[in-house]
Amino acid sequence: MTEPFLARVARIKETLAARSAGAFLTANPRNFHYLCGFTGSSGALLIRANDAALFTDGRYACQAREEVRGARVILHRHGVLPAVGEWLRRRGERRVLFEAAALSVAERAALGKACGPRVRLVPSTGVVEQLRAVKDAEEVAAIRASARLASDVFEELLPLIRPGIREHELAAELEYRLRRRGSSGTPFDTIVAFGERTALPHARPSSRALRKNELVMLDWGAILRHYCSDLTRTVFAGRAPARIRRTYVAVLEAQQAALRVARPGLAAQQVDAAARNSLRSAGLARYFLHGTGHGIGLEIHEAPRVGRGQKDSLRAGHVITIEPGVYLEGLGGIRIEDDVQITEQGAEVLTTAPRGLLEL
Ligand SMILES: [Mn+2]
Repeated sequence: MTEPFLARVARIKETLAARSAGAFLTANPRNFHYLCGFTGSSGALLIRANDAALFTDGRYACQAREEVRGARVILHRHGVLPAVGEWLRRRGERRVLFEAAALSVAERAALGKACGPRVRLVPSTGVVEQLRAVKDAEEVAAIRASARLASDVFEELLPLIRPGIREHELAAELEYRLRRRGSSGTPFDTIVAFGERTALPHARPSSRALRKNELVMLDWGAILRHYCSDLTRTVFAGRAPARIRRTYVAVLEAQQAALRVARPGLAAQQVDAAARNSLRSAGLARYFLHGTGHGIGLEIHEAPRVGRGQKDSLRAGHVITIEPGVYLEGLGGIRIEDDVQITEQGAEVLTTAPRGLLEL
């Protein structure tokens, strides 16, 4: 495996220089994993111009020794933030960037107390997240494999979509198959909804049984080599009436419209606009209740956001979902979601599940 960690840490050091800070602290497990390879769920990484240290506890001693690259490992006994604070105080650091989103108010207070009054703690936002948004080839390969795994499970699940099955049963069957194929859990609570419940964009699986001639919405993902995938498919159990077919085609066209425009240099909001305008021409824009998509990677929702008001440009190496949907109260909802890599040429779809309306 190539080791990208040193290059990533070098980018953090550039931020330190730019912000006149002596150290950067992250206690977000996804971020320290990204920067030094440690996959434990508890710890903190401190990066300074000339050294780096990963603080964790005895449970992770072996794992940290095996995984951590480019940082020394420090085992603490009485809490990670007190240990970090003490270390900073003893080294006389004056200005330390920490991640505002990664510490609770209580944790920030504990860190401040251990640092003492001479260390200035400066909140920062999105430093590592902006790096994480642009994936290297190995990361894209992991997301592609995760997307493929999730897609394969969909085809395995189709024979089970029969009248009588309950939403929570179908969710369990889906998650079981993800696990069997090697997914390490699910990146979010699987959504399974039948009939009128498909009008809830984030329905939780209930005990509702499937009846004949109903919509079925599934939204699920896999985690492979720590990278997430995220798909939605809407199928019809029976022969779909004309209105459902028309709506399905309109959502699919909106998705394809967004896919056609997605390319490096385009503001993310333009991808959203492409989907929204397509639905508007079908008279459905006001039933599209959310943004068009979001970045995926080590987390299921990460930068870049693809919605209204998102002015940042897409870049080659971004991996995003494109997931327009319409939700008609009392009737049902239709959403189609795929995972897409932004390439130099445009966009490449990573998910392989069939996209046309399936009538089961
Ligand atoms: Mn999604």
